Amino acid sequence: MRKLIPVTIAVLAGLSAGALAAANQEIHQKGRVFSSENVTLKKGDALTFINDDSIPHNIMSASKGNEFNLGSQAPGAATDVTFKEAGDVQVICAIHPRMKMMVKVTD
Ligand SMILES: [Cu+2]
Repeated sequence: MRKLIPVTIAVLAGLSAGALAAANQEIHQKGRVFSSENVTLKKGDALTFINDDSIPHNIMSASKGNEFNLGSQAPGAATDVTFKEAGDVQVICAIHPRMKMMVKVTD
């Protein structure tokens, strides 16, 4: 039993460090537009996409190395996307063709 205490402290310290590191930039979708058209982040970082509309969106990218497709994202939902490769990533909504943004991923 006594050995559990240091382990518990280590786990709690790890969690708080993780929570600090997880302060992702947020992209909101409201009025069928993205809240930012251009975002820069580092390889391995994540963006949090939040749907503030009352309709679903379908965020996706076909940019090489960073392809993803969130499918139908319900109103109120928040989804993290991690960008794995450096480069320019065109992000679109598959439902609303005018919704576009660019994510610049640096090394
Ligand atoms: Cu949309």
